[in-house]
Amino acid sequence: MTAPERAERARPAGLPEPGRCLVMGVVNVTPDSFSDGGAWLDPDVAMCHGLRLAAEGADIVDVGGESTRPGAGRVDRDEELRRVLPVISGLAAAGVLVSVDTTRAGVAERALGAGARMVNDVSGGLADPRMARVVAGAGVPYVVMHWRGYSRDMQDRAVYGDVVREVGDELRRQVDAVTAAGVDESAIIVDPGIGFAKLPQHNWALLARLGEISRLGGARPFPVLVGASRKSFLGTLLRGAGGEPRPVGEREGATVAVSALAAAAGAWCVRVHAVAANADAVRVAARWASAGSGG
Ligand code: PMM
Repeated sequence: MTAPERAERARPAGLPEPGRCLVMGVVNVTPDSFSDGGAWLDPDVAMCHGLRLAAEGADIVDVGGESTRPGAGRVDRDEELRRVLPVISGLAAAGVLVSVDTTRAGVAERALGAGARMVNDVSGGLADPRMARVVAGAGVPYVVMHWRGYSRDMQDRAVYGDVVREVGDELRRQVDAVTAAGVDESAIIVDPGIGFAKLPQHNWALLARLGEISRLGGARPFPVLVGASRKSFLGTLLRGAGGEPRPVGEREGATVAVSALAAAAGAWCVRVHAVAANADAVRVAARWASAGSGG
């Protein structure tokens, strides 16, 4: 994405505009997420973790109660609510800008009632036909992620000819559907869904061509969110001599590199587990870009 394209990009209302890529810190209130499963299941511990992420520089803290790791099953709605609501209300009361990571309209609705100010829907409106109406009614920013189905068997659907074109076309249809249901286009953030029905080569192609994802074939670029933190394609890239993938806990350097490169390529936000180093990375990218334009 070029600098003029970045400038004409839509800016979702109600979110900070610090003149750099935003940082979204992740709090998974789940027993089974691939990256941090079980670490933040207790609401008080989860809330402390969210406060720490905000103190380390997270502009947004994303709270989710359902794991989306490849192969994961569903949690029921009541359990999802039980996990996320106390954490969201605690963080919101402390002044943290909270997004709720859910595919369920009912959970989004209750989370917004508890103080969340943004909805992050990894199904991009496809899982729950009521989601777009809930988001439209609340008038909050909405992350629409590329999605080909639930986690249990999503990797079976990682079949593409031209991944960037197909993800772009499918995401365009998702965006058109949620705007037809009433969501204001200026509230939409798009996300290529790194790791969701994608093989490593698909993830790399999408990261390398974020500008095309941002445009979605239209005139006005959408803000793009990139969620690559600690994901398995990084473990695959950094395989050891015996071919074993780099363990999840040792993918932080690669995550920070992706954040810097995504920010330099015009990403609007990176979604990460360890905030401090990624917050530094996006500041480096912003300073680099401003020096390049004479600043
Ligand atoms: N990835 C995960 C969960 N939520 N939301 C968005 N918008 N984009 C992502 O790439 C994304 C997401 C899975 O990662 P996690 O289990 O570490 O949270």
